[in-house]
Amino acid sequence: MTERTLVLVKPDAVQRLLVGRILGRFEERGLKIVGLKLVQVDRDLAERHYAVHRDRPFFPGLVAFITSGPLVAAALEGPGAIAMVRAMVGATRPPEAAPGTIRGDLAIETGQNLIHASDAPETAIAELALWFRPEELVAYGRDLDRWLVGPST
Ligand code: D4T
Repeated sequence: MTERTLVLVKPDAVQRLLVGRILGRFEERGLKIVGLKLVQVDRDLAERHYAVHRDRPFFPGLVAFITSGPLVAAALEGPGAIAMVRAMVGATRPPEAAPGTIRGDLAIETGQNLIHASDAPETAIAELALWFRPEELVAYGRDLDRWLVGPST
């Protein structure tokens, strides 16, 4: 089933010049970028995005980190995109992230783990609505989709 999911390429990735490489992995896989922007996140948006963690001890540091510099927000689309992107991102804690995943290849610390990705259909819907206005998400066809997802799409 075609799904959309939210990815945040976090401030550490922007500062480490990894935006292109990280987004490139998703493009190479065949996922379609349907929304993309650079955002300097304010405290309100950070707290809303991480509301589920509000009572955790790492919450203040998490908000400080995510607001510390610009990040890149991307909406990705494809068959089974939500689970696929999570698998490509790897475990939250980089020491536990498998080689071949983004965190397993490029990150070493949980507090600076390069990327966020929606973890379920409901969170994907809520997070896409939080980060993108409807008109910022663009539906379009790609000629190569017949080579990626088959002739029916
Ligand atoms: P995000 O939300 O950044 O994609 O990470 P995950 O979905 O993989 O993991 P999460 O929601 O459990 O954690 C959100 C964010 O908090 C940081 N964090 C997490 C931290 O600094 N210390 C911790 O102990 C945990 C669990 C890292 C990611």
